Amino acid sequence: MRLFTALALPDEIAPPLLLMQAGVPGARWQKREQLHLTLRFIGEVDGAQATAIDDALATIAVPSFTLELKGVGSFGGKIPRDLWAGAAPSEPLVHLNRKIESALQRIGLEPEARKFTPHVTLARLKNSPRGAVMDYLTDHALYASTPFTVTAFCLYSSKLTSDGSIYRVEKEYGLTS
Ligand code: 3AM
Repeated sequence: MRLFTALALPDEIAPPLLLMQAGVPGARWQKREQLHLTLRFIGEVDGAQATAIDDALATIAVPSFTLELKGVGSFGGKIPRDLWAGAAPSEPLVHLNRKIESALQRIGLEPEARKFTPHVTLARLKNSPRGAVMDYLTDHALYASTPFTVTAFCLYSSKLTSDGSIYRVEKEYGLTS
């Protein structure tokens, strides 16, 4: 199975994001149940590895913290691949991500080479005109969520289908209070 760790979004955070999902041709907007903030992508693993990963993640003890989503962005430069909402700079979020990274490295996973850029993907793009993407980023530049408390992180599975990815929360790990 294909796994990744992420934060699920609380119910009050989703509606404003869903209202922002319009105005870009070629955008495949993510549905409510697909919205998450990826912490650490893991990739394809077998059952024994999944168990080891679950055990390793369960040892993580970090305090819960407050997070705010802020601003919008797109990866891919000249050929934009996606649209996302960003996160306001958060030391506790980076700390949680580091803890996950070291727990996974301890059980033998290769280090994550990509820089951690916390974001909530709003749309995947296909042949979207760059101008429309630029306009979108300008129009939503001032987006900010209400602050919310992160009380857990999750291990998700991802199934790739022709209709997009199906993400499922396999496990939830509570943060300390
Ligand atoms: O939806 P977001 O952007 O949070 O882009 C993939 C998605 O992130 C990312 O993992 C999340 C769940 O699929 N992803 C896919 N392949 C990846 C890889 N090889 C990856 N992230 C890092 N390395």
